Amino acid sequence: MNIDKILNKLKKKETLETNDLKLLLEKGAELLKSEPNIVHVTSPVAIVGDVHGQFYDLLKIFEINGDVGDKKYIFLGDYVNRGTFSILSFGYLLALKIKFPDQIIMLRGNHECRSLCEVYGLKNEIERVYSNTDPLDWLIETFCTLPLGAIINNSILCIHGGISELIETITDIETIDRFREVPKSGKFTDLLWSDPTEEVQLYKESPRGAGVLFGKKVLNQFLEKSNLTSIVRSHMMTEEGYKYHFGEEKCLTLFSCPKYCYYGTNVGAVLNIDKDLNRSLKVFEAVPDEERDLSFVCLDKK
Ligand SMILES: [Mn+2]
Repeated sequence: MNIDKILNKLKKKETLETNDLKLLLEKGAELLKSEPNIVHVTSPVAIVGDVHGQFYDLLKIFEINGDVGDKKYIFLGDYVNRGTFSILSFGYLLALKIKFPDQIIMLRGNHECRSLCEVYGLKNEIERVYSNTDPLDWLIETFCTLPLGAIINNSILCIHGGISELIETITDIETIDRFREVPKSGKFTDLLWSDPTEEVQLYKESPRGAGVLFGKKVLNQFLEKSNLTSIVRSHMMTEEGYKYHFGEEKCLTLFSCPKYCYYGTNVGAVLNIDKDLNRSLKVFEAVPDEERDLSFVCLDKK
């Protein structure tokens, strides 16, 4: 497989031949499988939140913040669904992962599972682009190899969702069997689905129907017990592209698909962490509609 050729093709928004897509996904899965549940990373590093198939905006991130290869990246998951270029978005990142294995860490989001992909866009996109739905099976297989978290300089934990009563320490994440579909409940599910809340100090049922809401007190207990300073997570749309919770810097939400679903009013954000763990947020606007292909956007959703 010529990875540069594939990267060039994807960057031009061209559809990969079925065989090339299969090879890319197999090779990517092999590589991701070799990584632990929690990948340890040294700063400087940039962190990116949800992408959701907004490929034009993903390319913009690299334009304004630097390319993988020149810079290390952690992606917090939710590459697919909602937007209309899920295959390109996930495929491009996976191709970068194959080219620069240590320069890009790809975590699993709650959308990297079959049940959501059948409903929220990926399956439709595959039916539109390919002659059968085999690519969906290959994609799901690759999703089931994505690591669950990253820790920067033994200090900052990056995950997609959040914690729960079942996740008291890092060991509880390290012992998850991740090579499978995300179950309906349990610590694997909570890690990918939970959200912070200011409403309670401990835990509360989540309106999402999966994961929980976690409060300030339990987050602080988790951080103390795990010897960590903070978490960076995504999973929630925020108008400003980022949101600090609990009135301090211990829990940050990052959301990186501006103009979410092509009709939102939000901007996106990327977090850069330098070698001394100083933070700087880069906020960016969506690529203008006239510069992107909107042919598959269902505009009556507006
Ligand atoms: Mn999510």
